[in-house]
Amino acid sequence: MGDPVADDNNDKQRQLDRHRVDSAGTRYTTDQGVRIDDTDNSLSIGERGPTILEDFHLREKVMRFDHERIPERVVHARGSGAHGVFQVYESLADYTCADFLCDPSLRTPVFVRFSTVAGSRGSADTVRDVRGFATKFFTRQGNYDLVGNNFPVFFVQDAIKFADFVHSVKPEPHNEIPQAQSAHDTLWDFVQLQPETLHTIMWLMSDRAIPRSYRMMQGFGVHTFRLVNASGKGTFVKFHWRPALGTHSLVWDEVLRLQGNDPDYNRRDLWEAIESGAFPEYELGLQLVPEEDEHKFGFDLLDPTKIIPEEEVPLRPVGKMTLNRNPDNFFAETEQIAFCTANVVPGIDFTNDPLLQGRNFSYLDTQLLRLGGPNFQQIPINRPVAPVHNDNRDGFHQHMIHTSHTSYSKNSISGGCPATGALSGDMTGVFKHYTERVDGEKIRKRSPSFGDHYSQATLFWNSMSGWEKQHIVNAFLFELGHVERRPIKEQVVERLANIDGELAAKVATGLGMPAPAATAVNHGKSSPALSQAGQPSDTIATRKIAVLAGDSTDAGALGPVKQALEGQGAICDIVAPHEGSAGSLTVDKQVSAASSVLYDAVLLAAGDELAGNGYAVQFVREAFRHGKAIGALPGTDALLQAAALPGRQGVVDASAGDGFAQRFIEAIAAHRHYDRDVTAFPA
Ligand code: HDE
Repeated sequence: MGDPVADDNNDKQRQLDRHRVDSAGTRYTTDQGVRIDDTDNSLSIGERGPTILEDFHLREKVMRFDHERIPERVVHARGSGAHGVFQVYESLADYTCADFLCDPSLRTPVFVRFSTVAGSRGSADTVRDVRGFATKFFTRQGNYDLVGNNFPVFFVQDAIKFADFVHSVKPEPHNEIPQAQSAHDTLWDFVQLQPETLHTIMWLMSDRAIPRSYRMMQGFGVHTFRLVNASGKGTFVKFHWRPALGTHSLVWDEVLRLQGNDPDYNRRDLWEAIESGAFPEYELGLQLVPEEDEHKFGFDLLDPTKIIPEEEVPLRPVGKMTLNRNPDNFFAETEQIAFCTANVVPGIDFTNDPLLQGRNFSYLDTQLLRLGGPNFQQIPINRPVAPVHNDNRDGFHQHMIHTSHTSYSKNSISGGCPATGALSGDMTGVFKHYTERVDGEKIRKRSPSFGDHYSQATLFWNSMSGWEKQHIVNAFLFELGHVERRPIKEQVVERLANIDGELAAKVATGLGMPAPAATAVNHGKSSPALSQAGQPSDTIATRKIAVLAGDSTDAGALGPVKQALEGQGAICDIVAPHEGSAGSLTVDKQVSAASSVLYDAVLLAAGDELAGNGYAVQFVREAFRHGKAIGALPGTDALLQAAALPGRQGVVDASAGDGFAQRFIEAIAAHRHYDRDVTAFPA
């Protein structure tokens, strides 16, 4: 892959350049272009007299302000976006005729929007929720949207249940409480009555639902799609995104504190990484299943509550996406981008997954309300780089001035243009729907092949490491602890008994109820790829490290360690009792205004001086509780003692031997030290 910065100059960016407006050196005007001398005072009769109606500038300014808001997305309202490029490693022409997947020399512009699902536009980033991972590829053959999530499965199997599910997780209708939370009665009532939710609920209770960063989470297309090659042959496909920085999560207690410390935590993280040139990268991986193998799995490929275990169908890495440019304007780009699962290009097609079929309708429909009419595709961020010609006309906010004297097909007056493939005889790049024989009776019925709701929930549970299982149990206890109606909790526990007896018993104990008498037999199978414990943890690039320093800090001892950390791409902040300087160091943050939850690791660089500082002591204790690596430079014992940590796992002591910087780097790369027993250690 070439220099991602150079890719900033691509077809999509050049197209957007025509719409970018820079006010530098300009003069203030009305929307009509009339220059204005004063925008601070209304036009009035006398200095203390009434404001008059002819003040067109006041009228326009107030009107524009009154109409600034558009409806937020009904789900995924809170999001962050970025531009980038995608490049395939080698041609996939055996499977698809999509040219962006067949030509390794092509750098396809993309725009990605990450999001939470349940919260409003202004809600906190770090909530327990699914994360959206939606990618628009501006290909030469038209826009392709891969509108995915960071979980590979979904809560319901049929689009007709989507509104019910979303209503249950959103704030309750009578009092609009709680915001961006699943921990309330209606969601859990829905869950206990709709067991198809349970596999995805297991993901939601796991640490996958609290990612450390949008740059450190996987993405999934969820549904089984179809690739179609030039000869019309189809292959089933599942899409995966894998982040180059590994898949890492926060811990629950940290999440709660982050919501107050920095509600924009994930948004800021993405923005700052791109601004600093640390461009997030994701590898696209495909699971390919020949059509003949459709029925060889123990589940239905059309069921979106199922994964294909990677051990059964390995992931084939096929390309890389790099996010290399922040939007210039949040509203114009991130808010107005309109994704739609039906936006496919030749070579990519749907399956009969009933959730996908419903989505294909919903995404187009929702934009009409949100973006105010049928011309939302003409908003600059949504425009394809491929030429657009058809007979669609008029509507609110039409931007094009069609000069043709006809707007119908076929026509003879305009020479038959714009001409379809069939009319022109030119079939280059024409979208051809996959030919599939379908016959059957019109029925309103779920396929029996969608009937197993538990096996893969059990597979997920079995695949978790010890600490992951504990986090899942804790999450159930937190969530159900917020449910007011006891019968709902009891029913959820009954459902869990169908997943695993130990899980159900642990949750039951926490809720003060007897373990369910009848529990299903665990099939014992696991899929190691599902565990985050097994994910690569080999880099500290972009990790944030707080250096707890003071006037007594030995800059000579700190220097090489800081250099080693920064050499590996980490970001070090000097955190000290006051702003200005700490000895010879420049302070980045004053300790009372900083918080350990904003950092991935802590380096202790002062001792006695900080041992009596409650903020510094709290900083170290909290970092320990959250599993973070703690490095202790010589002379910092007093601070460590004051923190009274209940163990030393992941605490790297410089006086314990050589190679301190390297040992500390390895401890940070491990991400979190979950082996610490912090149950009896409130920070
Ligand atoms: Fe969505 N979803 N969804 N969804 N979804 C929307 O479209 C919908 C589903 C996903 O950053 C809406 O433009 C239905 C699965 C993402 O702009 C809406 C069903 C997956 C985003 C909608 C689903 C997703 C959305 C709201 C069940 C993962 C944010 C605003 C049939 C594969 C896109 C909008 C962005 C957004 C409908 C289920 C992912 C209402 C009906 C499964 C990432 O159209």
